[in-house]
Amino acid sequence: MTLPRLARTAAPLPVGIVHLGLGAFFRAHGAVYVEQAVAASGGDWGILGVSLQSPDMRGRLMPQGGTYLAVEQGPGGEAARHVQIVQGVLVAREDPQAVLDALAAPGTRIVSLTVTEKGYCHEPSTGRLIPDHPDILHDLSAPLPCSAPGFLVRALALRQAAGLAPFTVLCCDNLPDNGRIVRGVVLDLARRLDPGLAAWIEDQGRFPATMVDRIVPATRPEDIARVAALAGRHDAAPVLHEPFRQWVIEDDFVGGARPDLAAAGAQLVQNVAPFEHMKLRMLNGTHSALAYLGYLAGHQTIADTVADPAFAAYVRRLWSQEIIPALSAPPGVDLPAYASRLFDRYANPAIRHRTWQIAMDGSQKLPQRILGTLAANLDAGRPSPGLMLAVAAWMRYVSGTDLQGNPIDVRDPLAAPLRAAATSADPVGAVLGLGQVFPASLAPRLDPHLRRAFDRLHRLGPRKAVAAA
Ligand code: CS2
Repeated sequence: MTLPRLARTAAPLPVGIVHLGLGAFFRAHGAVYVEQAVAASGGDWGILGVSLQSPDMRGRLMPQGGTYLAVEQGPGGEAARHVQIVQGVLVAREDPQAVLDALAAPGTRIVSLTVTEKGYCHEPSTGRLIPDHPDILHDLSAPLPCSAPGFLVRALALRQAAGLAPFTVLCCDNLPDNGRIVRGVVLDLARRLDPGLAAWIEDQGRFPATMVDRIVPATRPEDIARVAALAGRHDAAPVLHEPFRQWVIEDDFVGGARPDLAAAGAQLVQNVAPFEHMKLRMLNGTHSALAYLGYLAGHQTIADTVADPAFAAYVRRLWSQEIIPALSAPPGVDLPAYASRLFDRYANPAIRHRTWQIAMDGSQKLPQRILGTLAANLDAGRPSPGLMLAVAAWMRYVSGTDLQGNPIDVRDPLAAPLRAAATSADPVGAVLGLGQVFPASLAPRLDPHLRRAFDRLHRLGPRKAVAAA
């Protein structure tokens, strides 16, 4: 039986937010908050989505009026919500001018981003713009940009020329102090194009930091079929997510203009840093550790990995002995309780979050997720055998073969140099020499510990090494 296509039932809303990077995460997280904020308090905060590269999302969403189902997957079953806040989708690669026009439109007051860590064209070890990144070289000479920082800068120039206020840049990626990083790359690029523009952005622009959290695994073709049966409508682009969600936002918007996100449950605070550190190190840090070690141990998903008792004990030790001792708790947060909630979220069997998916782009993720904790523990003289093992597992993973010699499909912007280093005669030394990932001051301090961990991983195999770490 052919089911009817999902269709818009709500009236369209004027666009107030342009979102760059219309992937599953934003559609299951930020978009739902904005829709609920508008439902509670009103405002012209429709979202125009932008896919930077591929027309795939537009092709799926626009025949259903930009709407889609967000399916909450709890241990007790699934529940679908029809999200209608996305008003349209542009594809930057096809029509960059249309994206600039949307960004420069007077109604656009916020530009939010989920372009993944690598989308900021910055060096993970320092947070600074990579001036010879191919996309940045392109954006410095061509009038129509292709990178996210390039779109922000060119659009801000148009707004300055038109006498408009800048938009607020709301970064929703898992970067440390993400507002400061995106502000840094935007100002750096702007200075290279027009110092007057840079001074204006520095003075009038706002780049609030945020901490975003919701586990959203990639949607598979079989999920599309299951959701259709659940909803009685065919949705070509459903998103699946866990029940939990959190959004902590620094309350610093141009002219104070923003949806009433507090009405939707977001926390508007003065200082996001402690929340962000907690989340990046406790959630994303252990996610990456479980992803590399779990993958090498043959586990498909995070839930499968923590169902293995050796890994369950390992992740609990990571929190209690290596990560929490190096953190300051955000106001009102009990870190051991946060850890135990995280364990329950990981164990949710309804969420099929693949270790392979989380293992992607490790060069962009490890600095803020794991290396900061390792540096703090080295300073304090506190051992970190579990996190050292996780980094050693990543070094093996990026070699392109597992411990049985099976090939691994490694996705990472630095895949080629990582593979060359990890398959050299001295893998640990060579990978540690990659300055984009490891700060020069940290690499020699990690060296002896990582060599021991790497050796143990290869001698004992992943499960026994995890049990011994
Ligand atoms: C994950 C994150 O894919 C990954 O690297 O660690 O996407 C994680 O699921 C989210 O940050 C949870 O909020």
